[in-house]
Amino acid sequence: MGHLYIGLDASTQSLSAVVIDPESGETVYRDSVGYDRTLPAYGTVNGVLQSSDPQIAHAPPLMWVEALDVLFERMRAGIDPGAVACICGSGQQHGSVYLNASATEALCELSPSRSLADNLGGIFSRPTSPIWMDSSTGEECAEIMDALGGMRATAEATGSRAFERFTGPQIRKFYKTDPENYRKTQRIDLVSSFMASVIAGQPVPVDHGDGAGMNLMDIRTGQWHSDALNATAPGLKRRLPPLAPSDTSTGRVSRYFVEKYGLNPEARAMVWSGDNPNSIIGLGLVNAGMTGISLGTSDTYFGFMKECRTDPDGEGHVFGAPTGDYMSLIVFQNGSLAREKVRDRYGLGWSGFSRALEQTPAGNNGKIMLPYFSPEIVPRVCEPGVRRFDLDENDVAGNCRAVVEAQMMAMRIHSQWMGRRPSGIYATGGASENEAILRIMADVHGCPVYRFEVTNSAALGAALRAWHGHLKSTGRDPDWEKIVARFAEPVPGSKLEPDPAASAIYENLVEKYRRCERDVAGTGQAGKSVSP
Ligand code: ADP
Ligand code: XUL
Repeated sequence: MGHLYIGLDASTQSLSAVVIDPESGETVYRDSVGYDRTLPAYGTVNGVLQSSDPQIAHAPPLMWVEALDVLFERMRAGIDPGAVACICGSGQQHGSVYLNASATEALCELSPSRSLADNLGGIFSRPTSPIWMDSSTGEECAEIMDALGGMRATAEATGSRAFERFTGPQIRKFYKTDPENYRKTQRIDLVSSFMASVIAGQPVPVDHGDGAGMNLMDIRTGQWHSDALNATAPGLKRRLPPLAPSDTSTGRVSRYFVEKYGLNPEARAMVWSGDNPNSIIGLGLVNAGMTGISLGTSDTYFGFMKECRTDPDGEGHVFGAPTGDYMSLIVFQNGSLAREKVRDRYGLGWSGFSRALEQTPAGNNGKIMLPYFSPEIVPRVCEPGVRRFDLDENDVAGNCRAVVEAQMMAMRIHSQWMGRRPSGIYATGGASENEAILRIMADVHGCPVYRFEVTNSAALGAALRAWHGHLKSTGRDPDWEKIVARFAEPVPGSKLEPDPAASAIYENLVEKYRRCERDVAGTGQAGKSVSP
């Protein structure tokens, strides 16, 4: 057996590990510690503390730390800990951890005779961490964008307009509502840099990938953006960790993990990143133009970019990619749930829905649906409502095709700011097993689509980064394409080529869709809605 590489993923509901052995090309270990069930004393539901205000979503950072002990204790029985060469990780993006003056010493002197929770229980200046599901900072977003010259200027500077869940607006709210504890805060970490600090046994940098999800980093230079810092809270710069490229090693792992869990004392650790940047690696998207589309509860579109471009409409995000390049992330709320609404409205199962797609022509004879079954993020539609153009509500097959074509055309239109059409798409998520949907995807985007089966692409991406980082630290210049090729491959034989005749039809239909969307979405409301 060769060296082992651990990829961790501190996500909303669980802490997971994927361990790879590049020599054999195998994933040798997988495990996941669910917070609610394994650590019930923290009282979380789906990893989140209950709140009477639905806009507030916090989690206890000590719970994530305690989960590390549980995970390593279990992992020691499943792998040879002495063979681990490097550890890297992923954190849920945007969440922030507030540390007091005792944190650095506690991290540097972790005692293996006590638990991590015991070692670190006293280091927080704020016992809970606002996480990405928190949407309580609308006022702070407006204030920050005002100070930075508006939405477009904020996106241009930091990679995204100010979003409620992003770290800067969350820090501003903490400063405004609890100035006393803000004053006592010596360091503000992301979930990723906090967990990486525990593994390293010392404070470590925030990487450029996750740093981009804060509304605080200059997206082009990878430095803290001084106007954004000033717009957020006083004295912020000295409270933030340094920023660093994603392939930065943080040195050897903490002795805590060596003495307690038998890790090799030579084992290295890396800066962590956000789950979306790591997923880019876990999905093997390391070439310009390669795009991932996840058809899950929502649909998400994420593209790998060589050059930094930002969305002037503020709909999409730009993060750093762990390769040192960039990635986009665009979230469409009306994904699987919209497809299910149509399926159920006409009493179909997925096979009936797929048959309807197969029996209808590309372009649907010009019939169009705007599928805002629930409020939409992209384009911004606050009041839900479904609108049909040249489409009869009783046309069963026409409605099935219309919802899928609408979703694919919206992705095409709202990713245009990236400056290039995808050269290939890796499709993931529950609905990617539906070939009829993937055919429409290939035809609308005019490029091949491959199906990708992944379990935890963020943890796998982190493990691949650990391997890459270890090779780099031993003086080699590893090629990302070779790194991902062994572990992040599409399902063999799943390639779907676009049909040129169908693609030509969509060139026109996209323009019609754009006009229909402008009519409705431009107002922020779906207007007269026809209930599904
Ligand atoms: P999540 O965002 O929760 O991770 P998943 O990626 O697991 O979601 O996707 C779940 C969704 O996949 C379900 O909501 C369902 O609508 C959809 N789905 C499952 N099978 C099919 C199918 N054959 N055709 C279309 N959609 C499907
Ligand atoms: C991305 C986002 C989520 C979290 C989930 O902007 O908020 O995808 O990263 O962990």
